[in-house]
Amino acid sequence: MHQPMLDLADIQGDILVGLQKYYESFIFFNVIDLNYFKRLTAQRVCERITSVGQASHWDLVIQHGKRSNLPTLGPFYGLNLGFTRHGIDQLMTAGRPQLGSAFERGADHQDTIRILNDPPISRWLAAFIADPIDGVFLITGPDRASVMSQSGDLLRRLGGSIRVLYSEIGQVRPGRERGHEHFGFLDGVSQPGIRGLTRPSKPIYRPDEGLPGQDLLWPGEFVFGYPGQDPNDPVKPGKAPDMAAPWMKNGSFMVFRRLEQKVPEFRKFVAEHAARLGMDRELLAARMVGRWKGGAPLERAPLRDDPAIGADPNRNNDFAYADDPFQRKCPYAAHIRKAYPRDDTGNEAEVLRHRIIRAGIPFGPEVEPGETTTRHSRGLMFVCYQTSIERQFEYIQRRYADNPDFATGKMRPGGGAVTPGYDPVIGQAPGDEARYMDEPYPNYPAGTRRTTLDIPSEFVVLTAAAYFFMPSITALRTVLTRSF
Ligand code: N7H
Repeated sequence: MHQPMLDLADIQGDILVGLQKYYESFIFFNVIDLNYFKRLTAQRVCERITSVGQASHWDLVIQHGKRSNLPTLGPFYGLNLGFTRHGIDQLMTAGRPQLGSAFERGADHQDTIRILNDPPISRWLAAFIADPIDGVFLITGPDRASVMSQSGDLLRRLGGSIRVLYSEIGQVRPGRERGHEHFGFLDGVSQPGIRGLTRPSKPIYRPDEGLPGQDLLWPGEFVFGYPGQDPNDPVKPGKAPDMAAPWMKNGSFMVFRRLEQKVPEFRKFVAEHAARLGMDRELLAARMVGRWKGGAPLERAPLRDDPAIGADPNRNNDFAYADDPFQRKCPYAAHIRKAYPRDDTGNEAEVLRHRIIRAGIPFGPEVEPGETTTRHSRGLMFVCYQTSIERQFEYIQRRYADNPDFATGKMRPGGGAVTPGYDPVIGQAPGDEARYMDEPYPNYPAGTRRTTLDIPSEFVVLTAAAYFFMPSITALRTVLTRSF
């Protein structure tokens, strides 16, 4: 099939391949001197924005270095820039196009908070909500000191044209936990492949997959200006997403959520309930997530961890759910089965319309010895990209994770309907109500023991959120920084 030609030099790098990040500084700002900001951004910042082309080149260099045991040439820095609706209001004159309904509504709007069951903004970080945010800089690099010095350099380049409202540095976890999020699970295992960018590893036998199990999607799901998915066919191209203005081409919407993780509370909960149910605590944690901590999916390792599968990119994502119709291997409510149900609903083409590219990073310190209730704020700076926040991020949160009835129509082996329950990781019930999930105890390979996990409080708590538009580098150089 004809593959799309992506304009890799014009698309910001975090969107499709991710900036190389051991450390990542998030600088949320508002513009205080508009014309000065525009001039300085056009003259001194645009040339430093990292494109997909650069980010994927560095990826190849790093992978090659790892394979041949060579020291990595570097260090690699990344810089990306996005704007909220307030920011776009500032940069463009009145009568600007409306870029997308969820983007224009914003993450802090009461309707967004209501539909996602998010905590009210009175419970978000005070510094994050004190003033409306116009934009965010993402600055990535190999260590904290250099990311801080790059951030300082950027702020000097911008003179006094912006005011930093909130900033925070995310970091990968240390030592053997590198690549794992704070609950201990390997993250970043499954991402959509992108047609025109991700090469099929088995072009003859599996031409519509990148790595085995990684569906190739049409880029319009994540970047404007290209065909998206056909809603009725998982493979064929569909129409390109509507653009309110031509300069949206090569841009993308970014969802940011600062998600605090209550790690000691999560561990204690898992230990107590595993004991109650008479099962291994690692297995219970794996049934909440759908993977073991090392990455092996329950669909391939239902009762015991298999670290070799977790570590093998040819096997760790090569699975489906249709051959597990009674959640014997993986609960319907497990985080990854909710967030990307694959063939679980019987309509793969439709499921592929609700995918996101995730590009987050952990934040906060490691759990201290003796920290039995959370004393330090830690968690995930969750970032994801898409061309429709409503159809992609919000759909996953609202219609899958927060919806106890999803996946619908599931039956018990002997008959009787199943209510799968909430996603135990990110699901949010209305009004802080308790959550539950069905079948924490595995009936594998057979069995009929009926169990429920009642989850009185959340282990993942939203403390800040914002929606951004990440424009193309051309739009940054022209329409968005033109003086009037
Ligand atoms: Fe999730 N976790 O540690 O439990 N996530 N996630 N996520 N997540 C995934 O496959 C986690 C969050 C998705 O393709 C893994 O890369 C945590 C939000 C999607 O099969 C693990 C937090 C949303 C996938 C976690 C968090 C999603 C996914 C397995 C918050 C969207 C891919 C590793 C603190 C609304 C599913 C992997 C697939 C995977 C965890 C947030 C979505 C371990 C701790 C907010 C689509």
